Amino acid sequence: MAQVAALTQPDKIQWCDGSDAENQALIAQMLADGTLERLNEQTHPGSYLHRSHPDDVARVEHLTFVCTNEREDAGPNNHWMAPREAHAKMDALFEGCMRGRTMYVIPYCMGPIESKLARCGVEITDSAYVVANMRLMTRMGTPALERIEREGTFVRGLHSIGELDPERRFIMHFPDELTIKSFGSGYGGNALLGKKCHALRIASHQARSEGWLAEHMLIVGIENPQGETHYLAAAFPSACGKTNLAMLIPPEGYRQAGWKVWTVGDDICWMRPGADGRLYAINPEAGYFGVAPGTSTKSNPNALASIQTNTIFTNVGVTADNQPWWEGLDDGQTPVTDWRGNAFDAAKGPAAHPNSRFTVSAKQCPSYSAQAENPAGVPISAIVFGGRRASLVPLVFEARDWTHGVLVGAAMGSETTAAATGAVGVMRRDPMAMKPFCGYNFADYFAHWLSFDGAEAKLPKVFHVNWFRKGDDGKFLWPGFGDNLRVIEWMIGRVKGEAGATETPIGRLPKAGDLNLDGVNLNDEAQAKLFGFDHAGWSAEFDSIGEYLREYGPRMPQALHDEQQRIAAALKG
Ligand code: SAT
Ligand code: MN
Repeated sequence: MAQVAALTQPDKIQWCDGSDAENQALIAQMLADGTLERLNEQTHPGSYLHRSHPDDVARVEHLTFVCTNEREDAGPNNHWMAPREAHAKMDALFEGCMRGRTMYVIPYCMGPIESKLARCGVEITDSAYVVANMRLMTRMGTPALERIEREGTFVRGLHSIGELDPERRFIMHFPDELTIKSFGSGYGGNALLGKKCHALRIASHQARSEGWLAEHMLIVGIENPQGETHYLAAAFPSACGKTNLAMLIPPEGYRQAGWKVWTVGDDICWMRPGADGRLYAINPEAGYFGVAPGTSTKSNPNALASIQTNTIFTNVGVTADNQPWWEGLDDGQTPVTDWRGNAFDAAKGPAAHPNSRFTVSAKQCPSYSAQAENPAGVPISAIVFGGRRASLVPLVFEARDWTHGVLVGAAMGSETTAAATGAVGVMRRDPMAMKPFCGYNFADYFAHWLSFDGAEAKLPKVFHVNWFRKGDDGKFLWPGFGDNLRVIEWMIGRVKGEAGATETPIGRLPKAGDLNLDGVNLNDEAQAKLFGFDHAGWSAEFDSIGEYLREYGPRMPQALHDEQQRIAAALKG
């Protein structure tokens, strides 16, 4: 700490205790210096708008590095720099960067403070906005500091917004040193170091050596009319509907029958085998950093209810009476100001940035699960992988066994979204939705996944879903949102050995009759594409999967090559 202060030379150092008084003082200061604007106090009490620098609106994968001693340990999936060179580069940027600023020291805990699965960190930052967000997203302050003092180990994060110059922006991870250095961005995943930097990149590395998994997954509890709850962990790339699935509202008929959905987490899942051989999961986060556009009373009423009070909105538009506004809100209002703070002009683009966000405490969600605070975590019945695929991939299929499931995750593809800087809508392989977040070589990561299979293990079933299949007219074929519960019901039926399925080379697919489709209108094209399987298309896909696995060279586990070849052969036969 003293070393950091000597390097960065802040005017003031403030230790954050996480109290209300501290938060109020920070908010007052940010209102005064223009970092925050107050929103309509009648409609959105305690809520604020932050406009980021227009060049600083998303994660920057091309400037994000994993700095292991050996390049091979970071893998072809990461940008790499030698630790010594990376430290030198970062320390030069940090030198004197906090002159005239306050340095905030934020002790935080990822996960319930009493949980053995939880891990702590300390983020040092010169951004009050980061402090306010970390307070919502993590268990921050005195209890975390006490745990750190007891345990002695914690992840060290150093962050400065610098000059917000995209040319002087880097996010560096040193997994062997449990250290993160981030410079030049104030935005979400670049700056809230507890989230992607700690809870995924550093934690995935730590999890490998300690025998657990740190995953880019939501956790949701599905309670059936008999009162049984099954927990699912589901991986989707950023901005593919994890928050919506985690907060799903059952369709009318299901609601009446007594189905309930409980939100444990919407983005990150830490899992470890319990004494009974099952995987137990916690959500390391304490809040949601959700995508605003498209959030409405129709798409996600729970999210909308959560963000009526005490919410920080980043890069949304504003209405004449100072309410936050974004495309797809569907509230009958119109924006007058866009996310940059200019008069809204539809010809110049959307009012809200496509990656605009809300930050809110998880406790404000009406479907928040009481089990989310359980230090032991929740037992996982099914793991779900999913991507955004306009063609080929059916609505749902089940992997034959764990090894096949790992291949299904490893082969995941998805079209890119606005959550990261770069072109949108380009199909790329995003294994387990961890492409931007795995802190080590994917080949070793898949081997780690495979290692969970063993005599004592009672592993969850693995499924793949695609809510984004399109018809020839370019429109989505599946209604999605609440109706996704129909697919989940089938998965739980499979877990319990009750639901039907058909064997195909790519896995087990439901026939349309195996799912409850009462009240869903699917035309012949939709039926065929959602529940059918395109032999020639999948054969080409498996050739491409084979090529992808070979890119990792000899470190790729042979079991995945064997599995790919077995399926490729079945598709050709
Ligand atoms: O910017 S974040 O990484 O926090 C959000 C996301 O991309 O999932
Ligand atoms: Mn995410």
